Amino acid sequence: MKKISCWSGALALSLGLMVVGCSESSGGTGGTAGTGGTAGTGGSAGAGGGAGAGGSAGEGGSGGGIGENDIFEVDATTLAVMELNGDSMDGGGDSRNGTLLGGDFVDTEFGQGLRVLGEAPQGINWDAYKDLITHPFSIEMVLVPTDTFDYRRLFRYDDSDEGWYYGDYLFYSYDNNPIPEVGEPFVADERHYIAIVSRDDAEELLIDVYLNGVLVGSTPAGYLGSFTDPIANAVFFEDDSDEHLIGVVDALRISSGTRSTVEISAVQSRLETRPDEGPTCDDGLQNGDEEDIDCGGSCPNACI
Ligand SMILES: [Ca+2]
Ligand SMILES: [Ca+2]
Ligand SMILES: [Ca+2]
Repeated sequence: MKKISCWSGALALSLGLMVVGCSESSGGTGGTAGTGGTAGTGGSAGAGGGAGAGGSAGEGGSGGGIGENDIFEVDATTLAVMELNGDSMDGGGDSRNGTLLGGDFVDTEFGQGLRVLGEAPQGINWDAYKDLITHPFSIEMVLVPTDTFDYRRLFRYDDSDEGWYYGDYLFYSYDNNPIPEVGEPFVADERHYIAIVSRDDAEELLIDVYLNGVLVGSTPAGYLGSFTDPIANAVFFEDDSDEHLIGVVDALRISSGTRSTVEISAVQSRLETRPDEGPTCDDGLQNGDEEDIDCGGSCPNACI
């Protein structure tokens, strides 16, 4: 289901710009730009000086070329970037692709995102590279959830209940106390940029959790106590039972090393150039006052 709405003009504009962006960013695979512009991030290999991959020289110095519809840059600490613009391929140049468990792709402010409706199988399996997720690590995701009150799974590192969730409008590294202690900032039907950054405080491994560029709190990394041992799974957006995420995930970046507040702020700034338009009657989600997906409530279409 495609989102067709007021920003289509902007899309047309961005498509126009995309051509420029992709020709500037390295993209040996630039020919795929039409499907969502992931090509730009493909240029990390170009760090070695472009390697004849095309016109990357312009901004290829850091290997950080970014496509028009890409949210995340690629750099030396990037393990994988999935912009989810029509597929779950790794745009980071190392082909650490996610395996799509289920869901479909819908248009977003940044290309496309993976829509998951709370029914397994859904989400992304990254088990093949799970051993790369050891301290220090950073996991970042940009998504619009339609429910953050019930437990909704963000990440599962083994075949059990322990892991990262939304719940009570908070972030849970279950079964630890949720964060933050004050407020309920994880509001449904809004775009969230969540950055989860591991931190060793000498007693136990913590994760700092940022929402939309702001640190909301710290919590133990998980029931396992640490990520220094290989984890059993690396599955995103699917629960072991029925607490599956509902929403659209626009992009996912997995990195070794600790993303700095400066880096996190830079991502947030990029996101703010294209504000989330909120619930619409053609976004493929039941949100706002809708009675089912894109019908009822204040939508023109009655639910069948
Ligand atoms: Ca669960
Ligand atoms: Ca995307
Ligand atoms: Ca809707």
